Amino acid sequence: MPIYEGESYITSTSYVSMGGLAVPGAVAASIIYPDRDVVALVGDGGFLMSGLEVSTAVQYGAKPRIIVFNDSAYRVLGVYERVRFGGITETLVKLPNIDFALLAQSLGAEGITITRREDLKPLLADALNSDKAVVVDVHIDPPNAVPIPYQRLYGFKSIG
Ligand SMILES: Cc1ncc(C[n+]2csc(CCOP(=O)(O)OP(=O)(O)O)c2C)c(N)n1
Repeated sequence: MPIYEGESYITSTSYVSMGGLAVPGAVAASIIYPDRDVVALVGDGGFLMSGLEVSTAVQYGAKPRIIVFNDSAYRVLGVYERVRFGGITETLVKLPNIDFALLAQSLGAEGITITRREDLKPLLADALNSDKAVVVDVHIDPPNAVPIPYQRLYGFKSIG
């Protein structure tokens, strides 16, 4: 992913801990820098670890944009399983189907759902233009798609 400006991108390196940075980091950044566009990119598994912190942004009138990559799975764990053991046990990586837009609304934030590729750009523009905290629930199609860094690393695009 190209990054065009210094001090504009933060990620969890080394241990790649889920839940600690994307949502809480975006909530904190949007409170501290109300005039900057703050966007978080997070898997649905990561969101489930700390996504309720969106309510803190609502409480402080902050406007983080949280983009959830929703494949109803801990998909990367399936990638590891396939690499190590040659197959994937779907029940081990499966997450519930959760309506993150509805969840966001229940916290006082805006919720947007994207299920079609052609809606991606216009609805992300809506999210950027929103005047409140917003969670964009982006449904991954196909749901067994391998995240791009892992495609590059292991040479396969889907599992299942
Ligand atoms: C705190 C923490 N627990 C467990 C892991 C191990 N882990 C690495 S990737 C992953 C699944 C991530 O799921 P999701 O956020 O839905 O993204 P996806 O793999 O589907 O793209 C897990 C559990 C981790 N990195 N951090």
